[in-house]
Amino acid sequence: MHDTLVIIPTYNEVENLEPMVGRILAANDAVDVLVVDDASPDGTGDLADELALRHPEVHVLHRAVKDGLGGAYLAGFAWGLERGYEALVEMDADGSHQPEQLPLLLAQLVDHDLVLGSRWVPGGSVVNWSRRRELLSRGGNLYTRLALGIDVRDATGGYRVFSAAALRRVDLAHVASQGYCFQVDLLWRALERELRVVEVPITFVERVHGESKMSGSIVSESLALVTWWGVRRRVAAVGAVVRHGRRLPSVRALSHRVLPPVGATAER
Ligand SMILES: Nc1nc2c(ncn2[C@@H]2O[C@H](COP(=O)(O)OP(=O)(O)O)[C@@H](O)[C@H]2O)c(=O)[nH]1
Ligand SMILES: [Mg+2]
Repeated sequence: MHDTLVIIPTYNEVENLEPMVGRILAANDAVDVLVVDDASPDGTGDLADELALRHPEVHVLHRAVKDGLGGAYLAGFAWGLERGYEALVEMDADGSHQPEQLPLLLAQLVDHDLVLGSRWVPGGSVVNWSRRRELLSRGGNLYTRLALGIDVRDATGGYRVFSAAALRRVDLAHVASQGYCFQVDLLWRALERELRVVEVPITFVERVHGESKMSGSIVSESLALVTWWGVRRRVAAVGAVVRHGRRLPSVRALSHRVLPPVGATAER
């Protein structure tokens, strides 16, 4: 067993999974992989079982029904924490997240608790995304920054590394988000608990095979929850002044830094 577990949620990723696992194992010599499959009708779960037979580093968690990205990661985190992994990685199955960039993210765990792969910082980029998806991501991130009063440029991305200690601090038992809002949820929990968060520029490449599972209900869940968290934080801030005469720390000022592209100087 290695210290690092790469968790890959899958739903109908039969064409993508094998090359992805191959790239992860080729580019990273000390990681294990956990595929969390939600009974994909296209046979992704069976393929994952075959890969597990071929590679001792690969493990599979089968869930009975499609139950959202958030639920899949929560199940994967629980599996990894029980077994004592020190670093738990989130990575999509569809080739959008480059396994070759994982060492850059893992290196930041030395002095951070949560490492965010970021498309929207200098040095980060998106390849082959439709104008609609880019607008949705940029708009969603702008709204998230304004509503929550944070400074993170890519709060919605799904290429991340958590230390085991960070996952224990964020109180996974009370995470309610089902869909992709899960990503904002965990980041927000980390910032509220003053964990050390860093954004590392990544290259995000749109999938070539299979279909996106992004949907209208995922967008509306995010909009509603982010708005609610922002309102709740502001009400708590007013309450702290009125009742105790003290100010809550500004979330914007909580530990978050952006790792510059190679050759530049860090900004805080
Ligand atoms: N297990 C599981 N995986 C999911 C679910 N929804 C999405 N995924 C996986 O999450 C990752 C990101 O999904 P994708 O559809 O590519 O999202 P997009 O990149 O935002 O368009 C992929 O690996 C999907 O297979 C789900 O309900 N259950
Ligand atoms: Mg994708």
